[in-house]
Amino acid sequence: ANPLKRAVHKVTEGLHGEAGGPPDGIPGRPGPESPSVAEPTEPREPLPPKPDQSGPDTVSPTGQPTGADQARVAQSGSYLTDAQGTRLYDTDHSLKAGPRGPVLLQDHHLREKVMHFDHERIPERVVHARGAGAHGVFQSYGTAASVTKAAFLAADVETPVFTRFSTVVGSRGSSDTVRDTRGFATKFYTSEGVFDLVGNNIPVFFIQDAIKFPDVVHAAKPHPDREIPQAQSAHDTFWDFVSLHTEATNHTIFFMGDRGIPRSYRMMEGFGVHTFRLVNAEGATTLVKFHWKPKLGVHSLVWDEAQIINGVDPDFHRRDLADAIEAGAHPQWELGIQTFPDNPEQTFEGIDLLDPTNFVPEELAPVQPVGLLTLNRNPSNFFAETEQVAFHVGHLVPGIDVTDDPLLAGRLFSYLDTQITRLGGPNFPQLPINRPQAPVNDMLRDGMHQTAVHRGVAPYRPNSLDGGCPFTAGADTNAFVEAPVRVPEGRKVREAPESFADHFSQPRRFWLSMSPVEREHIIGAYTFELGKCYEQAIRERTLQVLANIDPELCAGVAEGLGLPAPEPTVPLADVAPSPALSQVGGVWPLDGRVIGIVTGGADLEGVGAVREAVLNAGMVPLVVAPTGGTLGSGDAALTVQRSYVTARSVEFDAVLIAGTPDMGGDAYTPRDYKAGPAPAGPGTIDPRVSLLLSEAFRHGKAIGVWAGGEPALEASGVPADAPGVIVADSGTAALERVTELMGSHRVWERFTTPRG
Ligand code: HDE
Repeated sequence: ANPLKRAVHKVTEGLHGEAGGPPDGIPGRPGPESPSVAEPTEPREPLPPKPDQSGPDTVSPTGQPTGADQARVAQSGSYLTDAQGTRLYDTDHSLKAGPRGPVLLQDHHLREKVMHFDHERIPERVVHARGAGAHGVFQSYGTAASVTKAAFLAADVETPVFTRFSTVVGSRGSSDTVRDTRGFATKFYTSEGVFDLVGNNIPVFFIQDAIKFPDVVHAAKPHPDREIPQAQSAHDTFWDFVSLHTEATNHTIFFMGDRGIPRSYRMMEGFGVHTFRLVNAEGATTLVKFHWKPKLGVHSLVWDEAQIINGVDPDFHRRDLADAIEAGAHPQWELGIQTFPDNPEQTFEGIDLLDPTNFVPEELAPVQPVGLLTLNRNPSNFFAETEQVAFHVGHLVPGIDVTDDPLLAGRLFSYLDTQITRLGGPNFPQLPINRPQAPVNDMLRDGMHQTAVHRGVAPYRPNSLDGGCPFTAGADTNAFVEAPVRVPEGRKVREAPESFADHFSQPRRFWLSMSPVEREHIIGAYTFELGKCYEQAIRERTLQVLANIDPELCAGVAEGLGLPAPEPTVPLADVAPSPALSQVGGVWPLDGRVIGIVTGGADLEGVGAVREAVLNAGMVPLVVAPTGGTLGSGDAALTVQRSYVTARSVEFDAVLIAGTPDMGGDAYTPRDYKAGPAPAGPGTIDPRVSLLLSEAFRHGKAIGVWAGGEPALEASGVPADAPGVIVADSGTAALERVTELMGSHRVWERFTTPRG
């Protein structure tokens, strides 16, 4: 029915068996097609774009809406064309002098196709290379209106946003669940221009002065000789740096804690880290720290789980974010601010607010909610959006200003600079994802990748040719006017203030704020990381740092390393704990959590009912069975999402088991090496199921069994009376109790706490 297809086939048929050129002067396909592979589709009108395929509605520098139009350029016609719009008849064969002859230089299609491919990659970000992003909206409460005139924080304003989460150290192709700090950067497309909040999931930073940033990053990145290890801090250069620059101690203990291995981007806090200065309509200023509070709570993986996931699903966080948004479980964070008087000392309760290695305990300055972020749309093109988004701490709007934090000053320089290399020139604000949604009327002109067609003849001001435009605005017409704060006087020095010298009281506060199980995790993390260092001197120096935080911490790590624990060299700080820092305790919503429902064929009706109940609760049920395919038949048929070969416990937040899936004949084949060789003897539980159960148990996950599942527990070394192990009469009864347990994230009692 399709004229093009008919024509192509005719030409091809005509060519077969012909020694000469194509008939009738029509170029033909120069080789036989594989007879078994049909063309997948017929030329047709393009599909209407999916609602989530359009780019953000942006306005070009010339005032034309462009983002959405540009995003639809790709794959939008019946016929394949080259970059100039000329239709192509073949894209699989280069132009040759005869089917076995040399390729001809005149093949302009080959040249263009390969040239473009050769340049598909751009340099990855020097830090935060690996990330995942999503679109959303920010709804302001108006509660910040008394302290800032920023329009997007006035009452009830909705602002489109794009958020990108990231790891810091690893390359773009590294794994998601490594121990690292996470980036949490949000671009607000406000009516007054773009505001970027470029934060992390840890409230403090490694260093106090931007001039050390290249050094700390060099130390954390793989060793320059062999380029290993990838995306890891567990190596000599990193620990060498942080033990010699003890200002890094606070950041280091935070990410040796559970925040270094988040369960999900959806379950992380975010922090602006630096102190910012808000300015209200009257010009009054307030110092603030920004916080993002996830509605789902702050949750982490356990280390063993994180390491298994690195192999089993390196895209774990990226997948989790995209799946949750696609399923309608839109993650939400409340934006909050801690406010401090803008005093000349720039301190609060003795804490230096210009030192970015400091946090202010929430108990001293409560986090006041000012708006709600909802991520509700996945990017339609990773490269165009997540890769090309360019954040900058200097993207500020009237009402939000910076302070003299020396780290922030360096960032204000760095973020624009890095985009020139990464995005190839100064016009990256014109990329659809970076375009402001406020009208742009700048006098920036030309340059690499200029896509705007600027009008007028006088890109300078004042001028007498373009009607004198543009005019400058004032504070009353929404100009960004720097807060006229007094600058401290002084000599030119390369020095830090005296107050930057306290490196241990804040990490001690963090340590004292942790629950016993979190302390065990921290001791375990230091023991692992230092255990991976080769240099004895680095281990000993780090133990000295730990001794200055807390003797119990130091002794725990020293024991694991087989080294003596040194005495502190500074008096231990007398600080009160900040309970808000602990992740344990509290009950949280379960949106988008994943439950594995395992069956070897027992009680399929019950499995169906559980699956339905999980879905109704806004969670994700994954049915696990010996092989892929379908279980049961008719209306009750269940699709298997994971076979015993593809399932691994780390994917699930809780596991339910219907019956005892025994070896059942030849279901376990040597093709799946996951659980080792098949155990001998009839009636033994399938080793892949017992691996799944023992891992889930070890990782503190709720486990529920019914329909005669007790032997499965026993064979997996899971005591039926252990905390968080449910034996119930039916699947739905098991689910109900397991769901209650999941609200606390893990069955914490299961973790032994020898020191706690
Ligand atoms: Fe960054 N940082 N940074 N950083 N940073 C970058 O900018 C830099 C710092 C953060 O998803 C780079 O576009 C310096 C603190 C995030 O695209 C670069 C200093 C915090 C992201 C850069 C810091 C951050 C970056 C690399 C010390 C938390 C990813 C690519 C003065 C508050 C943003 C890029 C995204 C990215 C420089 C310290 C957060 C090179 C010089 C502190 C979330 O410009």
